[in-house]
Amino acid sequence: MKIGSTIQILALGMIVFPFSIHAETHWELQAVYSDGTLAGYSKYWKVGADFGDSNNKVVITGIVLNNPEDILDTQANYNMIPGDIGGQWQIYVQGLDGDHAGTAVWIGQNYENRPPSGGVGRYTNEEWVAELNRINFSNGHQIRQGDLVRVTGFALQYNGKSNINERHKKHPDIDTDFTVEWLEQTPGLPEAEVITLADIKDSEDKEIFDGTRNIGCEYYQSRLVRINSVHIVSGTFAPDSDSVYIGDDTGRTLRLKLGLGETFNTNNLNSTFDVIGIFDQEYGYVDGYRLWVTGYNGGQTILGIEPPVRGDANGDRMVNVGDLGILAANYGRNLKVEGVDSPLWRSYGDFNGDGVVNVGDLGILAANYGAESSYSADYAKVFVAQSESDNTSEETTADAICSGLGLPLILMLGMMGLMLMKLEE
Ligand SMILES: [Ca+2]
Ligand SMILES: [Ca+2]
Ligand SMILES: [Ca+2]
Ligand SMILES: [Ca+2]
Repeated sequence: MKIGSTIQILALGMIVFPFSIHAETHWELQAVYSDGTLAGYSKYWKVGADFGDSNNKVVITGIVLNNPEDILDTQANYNMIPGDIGGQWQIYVQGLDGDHAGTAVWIGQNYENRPPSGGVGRYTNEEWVAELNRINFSNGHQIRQGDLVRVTGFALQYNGKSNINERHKKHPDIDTDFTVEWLEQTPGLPEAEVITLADIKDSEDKEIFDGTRNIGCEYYQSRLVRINSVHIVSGTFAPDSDSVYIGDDTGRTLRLKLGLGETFNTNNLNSTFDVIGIFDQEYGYVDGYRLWVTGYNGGQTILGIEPPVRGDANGDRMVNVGDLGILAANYGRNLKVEGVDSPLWRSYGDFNGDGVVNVGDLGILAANYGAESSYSADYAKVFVAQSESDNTSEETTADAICSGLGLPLILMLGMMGLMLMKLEE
């Protein structure tokens, strides 16, 4: 059993960090001194390092938390107005599992638009559109929230965050580009970590700052969080607004930054609601935190985008026989090879976002199966029916053996499935 457990752990490790090239963790990239600063002062040596040497680029892996156009106006807008950045593009990438941090990746169009530089380093509108095409697409796939990606680029500190960017320069002769590579997996948005305002604010409503980043605001920076049972204290609810403050019944508050979607035009929220967003630091080194709400469906109870329920194929936020039926009907399909758009993979029963519907997804479904019915009984119904109509499939036969067995074995088989896939690669 000991060997078995070790293999399972190794298998999980391979899934979580599927590529073995050297990469920074978000955790080390975001390290700060006790005053909240990082670079120029080299808390992590690559932050602010010489951009003439491409070896100084960092490499991070994680899940994309937002679609760029949902939070910043990406439209080309070449101009010389001081301070007008023109088109902007940004994604937040959250670290996987134990890498409890996240990193923003940013680019703007009108670099160096202030006199006297005369606009050297700006993108023309044509160049900007071309640049967006370069970073929005990876192997023909459009980068979307919920994608697993690898980002390679130079890091620079900005108000207590280490951002990946071009060092705010479009150099004709130096490679300051960053790249966003889709790792051919679309696991979907991670579960938002539920926090309370007391986790990030003290009793006097002052930000809790810990330079070791183990508690308080730093611990959640650039990650997806959920704060339940809040109300609006003040501010104007509108697209792109950064004036709304939420509060709880202890007097603690938090500033919101609202996304650009038109649904932010109307506030249908109940007096008390839950909010989901990216916990961001924008206005200071030990304070200036806010919650960036990237989307809103116009509902009454939740402000923000709810991550998908693991194991839910039909999108009703329940995991039951309906989802099992969908998974069974698509069992064995390689959606990636078939050319199915990756955001749709979940609706075919691919819950780990690798593009294949197999025993790994069955394990996820089993682990999240709703309490209102019996997984084993439903499984027997759905999969026995399936295997009778398709009794030549070796995999289906193997799975049929699982029916009637307990959840732990199903899960173990799920993990073995994942491990075998890795060995085949
Ligand atoms: Ca910080
Ligand atoms: Ca560039
Ligand atoms: Ca469902
Ligand atoms: Ca899968």
